[in-house]
Parts: sequence; C-alpha cells; structure tokens
Amino acid sequence: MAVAQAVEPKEVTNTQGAKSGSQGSKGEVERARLRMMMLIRRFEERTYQEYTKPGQKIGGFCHLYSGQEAIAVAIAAHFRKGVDALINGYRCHGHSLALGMDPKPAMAELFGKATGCSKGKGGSMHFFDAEAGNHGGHGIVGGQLPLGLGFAFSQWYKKNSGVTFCLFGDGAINQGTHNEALNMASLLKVPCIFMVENNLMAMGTQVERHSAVTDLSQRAAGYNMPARNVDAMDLDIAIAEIGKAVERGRNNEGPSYLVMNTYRYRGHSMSDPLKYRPKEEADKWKARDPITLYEARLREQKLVDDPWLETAAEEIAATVNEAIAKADSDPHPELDDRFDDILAETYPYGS
Ligand SMILES: Cc1ncc(C[n+]2csc(CCOP(=O)(O)OP(=O)(O)O)c2C)c(N)n1
Ligand SMILES: [Mg+2]
Repeated sequence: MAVAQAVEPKEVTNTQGAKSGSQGSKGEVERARLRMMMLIRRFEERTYQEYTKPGQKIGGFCHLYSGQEAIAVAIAAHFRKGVDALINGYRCHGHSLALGMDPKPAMAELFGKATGCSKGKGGSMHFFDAEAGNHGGHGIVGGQLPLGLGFAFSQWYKKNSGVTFCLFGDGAINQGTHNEALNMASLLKVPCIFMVENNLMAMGTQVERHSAVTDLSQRAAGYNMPARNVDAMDLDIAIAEIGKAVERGRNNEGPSYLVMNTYRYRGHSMSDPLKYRPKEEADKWKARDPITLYEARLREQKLVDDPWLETAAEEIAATVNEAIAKADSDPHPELDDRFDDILAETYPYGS
C-alpha cells in the first residue's frame, strides 16, 4: 500500500492531521496557506501580462484562476500524496501549484517548452503531475467526471483510504457525464468528492440561464448523495467543509457533492473582455476576496504583519519572474517527439 504523505505548501509538508498551529512555529501552516494563495494569484496575473503583451509567447487557450484560489489551497490542506487523486477541468493552474508543482515547469508549459509539466505539448488546459496525484487538466467540459469516478473506484477496490477530488465548473453539471458519474459513484459508494467550482458562469452564461435548479447542491439529492453549499471565498470554511467529505470518503461511507461558491475575476479565457458582467456584482464578490479575507484573519491573530507580507510578496514576485525568464529561454520540444506521450505506457498506480 502506498505511503500517505501530506501535500501542502512546501514549508509545511507532513502536516496532515496536524491541528492549525500545532506543529512547527505558531501559525506556520496558516502562513504557508496564505502564501500559496498569493503565489497562485501572482502566477495568474503575470500570466495575463505575458499573454497580452506584444510579442506574446504564451499561445492557445488560457484560463486563469484568480478569485478561486481558496478552493485549491483548501484541497491541498487535506490531500495525501500517494493515495489521493485530483482531476480537473481546464482551469487547472492553481490546483497544480497548490499540490506542489514548481512554478517553473508550470510556466514552461504555458510557454510551450520541453521543460513544461506536460513537455510543452499540453498548454494551459493540460497541467499534469501524476506523481503528485494530479491527473489534469481536461479540455472537454465534464469529460473528467467519469475519469474521476474511475480513480475513486480504484481507491475503493484497493481499500487504501484514498479519496478523489473531482473538480468541474457549474457549466459541466448539465453534461450527461455528470449524471452517469454521480449515479454510479453513489451506487458503488466510492470515495469521490465531486466539487462544483460554481463561479456563477459558464463562459458568459449565468447559472440562472443554464440550470433549471439554481441551488446546485439540490442536484445531489437525485443520487442520494450528501451535498453542501460552501462559501469558497473563505479558506477556513472551505477547509472545514472539504474535511467532512474527506472523512466520509476515507471511512468508506461514499461520495459527497460540494458546491464551492466562488467568483472568477478575469474573463472565461484570454479572448473574453468580460463585458457581460455588472461591475456591482464583481465589486460585491471582490469585497470578500479570499486572500484579503484570510490575510485580515491572520493579522487579527497576530500570525502575520506588514514586514512578513512585504517579504512574502517580494519573494513570490521573484519566484514567478524567475519562472518566466526560465520558460522564455528553455527549448521547445523536438519535432521528432510529437507522437510521444500520447498513450500512457504504464498505469501510474502500478499493476
Ligand atoms: C463538451 C464541451 N462543450 C463545450 C465546450 C466549450 N466550452 C469550454 S468552457 C465552457 C464553459 C464551461 O463553464 P464552467 O463549467 O462553468 O467552467 P468555468 O470556465 O466557469 O471554470 C464551454 C461551453 C467544451 N470545451 N466542451
Ligand atoms: Mg463556471
């Protein structure tokens, strides 16, 4: 059986099961979580700049995660490397960083370089790190749901107490795969945590215009699956709610459905000027920005102060700049390699 190892921001590896602040120096876990949200935001905003500047070096579709960071970091707080799995749609940069991907291969992937996490052949929508349990990065809306079910079935079959975090957008819930995967997951009682990242919009179509039932958590009732609506702008709430579903999965009690209510700050992709969204709506959500909210909480608890925040911001900016400089100078994939890595030769979890 694989050895369970926690995945959290680098400074706090092996904190699985530790109560906040109970390991290492006081507030170490919390600071690392804040830092990871800051890194994701910075990575995304610098990606935006690199994509839109003259002589653009990032090509193809690109979907940014700004505003939704608390979800990825809350998952990482529970993720056990070696047994857990995460599978995702195309808005996948944040989760990859939160599960420990170095910003260098992440940025190199965006630049289409051979040093990228998918050897420069996947791009923004296809970040993968199988060793970390991060199984992408899928461009077909809802395509990842049956695959997530498969990972969870494997965990159930092996009785390894692993869980699968199966992430998708609100736009995926009307795909047939959603029905098929939820029904079978509930029937088989596999440890799949279905997580809707409900940012209120599928491209430019509001939830009220694409779903007859607007409280998306009600969907789970048809599958006899427990569901929760989660305030996913608040990291602590997200961690607590995901924790209940994780416990249920690890205890062999079956799947869960979590509606992670959140907001995306940028357009659907880089070609979306975001003209359809009322400013008041965006302002309302941004007033509860996940980073600002968590930072204020840590300040109140005296776990961070101005010098810490300034140093962290400077270090993160330098890390992302280094990743960009390296991605820029790294080599492109060889033309001869274009047919490699199309089919997996080995199953990532062994026979
Ligand atoms: C099967 C399929 N249909 C349509 C598309 C085009 N498409 C790409 S993203 C998207 C909207 C998805 O929105 P949502 O699931 O809410 O995710 P978000 O972008 O908000 O994270 C659509 C329709 C696609 N990629 N796959
Ligand atoms: Mg959406």
